[in-house]
Amino acid sequence: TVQHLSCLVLLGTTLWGCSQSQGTSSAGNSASELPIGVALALTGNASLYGQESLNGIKVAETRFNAQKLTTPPIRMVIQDTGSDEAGAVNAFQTLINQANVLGIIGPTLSQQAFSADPIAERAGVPVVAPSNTAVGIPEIGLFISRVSAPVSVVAPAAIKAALKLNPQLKRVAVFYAQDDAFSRSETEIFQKTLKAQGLEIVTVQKGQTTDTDFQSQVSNALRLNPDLVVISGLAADGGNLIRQLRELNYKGLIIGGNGVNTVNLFPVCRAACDGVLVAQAYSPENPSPTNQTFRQAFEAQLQQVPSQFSAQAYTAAQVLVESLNALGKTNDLATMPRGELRQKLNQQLLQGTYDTPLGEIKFTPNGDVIQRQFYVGQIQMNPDGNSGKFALLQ
Ligand code: MET
Repeated sequence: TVQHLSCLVLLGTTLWGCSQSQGTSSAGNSASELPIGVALALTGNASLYGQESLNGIKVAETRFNAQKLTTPPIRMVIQDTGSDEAGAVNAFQTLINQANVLGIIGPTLSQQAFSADPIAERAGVPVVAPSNTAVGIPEIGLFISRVSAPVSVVAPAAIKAALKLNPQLKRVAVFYAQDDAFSRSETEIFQKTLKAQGLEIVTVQKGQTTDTDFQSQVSNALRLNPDLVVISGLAADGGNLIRQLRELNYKGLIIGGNGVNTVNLFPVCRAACDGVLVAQAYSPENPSPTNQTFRQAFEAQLQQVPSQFSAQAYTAAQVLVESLNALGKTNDLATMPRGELRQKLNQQLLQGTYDTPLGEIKFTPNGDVIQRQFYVGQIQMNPDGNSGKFALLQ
């Protein structure tokens, strides 16, 4: 059956009143669009990332359809997962069973992926994660891959950059959100790297992603006179923690992890965000023609500079679309049975090499991204204390 799911496309709409398909489209029943599922945290505390990812998806859909890369054209079917596991599981089930998607881009948090990805794996639906960075994501299954380089590859760069700025660093206070899989994974890598670099971890303080008050953890840590603070959390808790460190007079360097790599942090820690170091898997300054063309298209459509989360989501879409394009050379995508197309799409995407805004990428047989270029940014807040940017460290 041909699908009529335009009611799913718009953010905030519900499924009520949609005419839903029966699941499989079979030969002889030609599809007029190729539906790609997008399951992102568009509400809740992880929406600071999910909204940036959605921007990358919007630009991808516009560009790839204008370039007529697939026949029939792709259609992004967007589902809000909220910021918890249950929401991600629901979104995956809806995308797989009702929207009958070819593949899924999402979910936003690793914490959600560990619950939702097994559903796609069992259904044989390829998942390309745009922002999951915890160790162990591609290992969830054969159909699970990611374009977001893991914490083990990205996080150490920030510590090396801090030591370059101040070779005298010795005493480190580590903070992390203990209710979040990515934060637990990242702090493990940070702590391993700190020790390997000969630094002393004087305390490890724990919080929750839903916390906003860190006075007791900050006081405990500052009594031990750290000269470096390393934080793994999400933007709201991380931003509040950074602000309270400065309010309680901490003057040393701060490293934030993947969770602080968003301009949406700035309204939380405001002037206190200034100087925070963060390792990044994307820079809008990457001079490659592919990135500069992407950046121009992004700025023209959305009037802002693309962030890491936007570039990674765009890249996830690019991987799926270029793989569909390759399959379309020898197959009729409109009539191929959905199960077969999902299987072929997964095989194809793992084989390819992609020239993306993140640089040239490909995948390990397991589905982890192989990427070469990484960056370290340092937050520079403007005198107004509201706006700022990530300045590239050389
Ligand atoms: N990288 C995070 C994760 O894997 C998501 C975005 S930044 C906190 O959960």
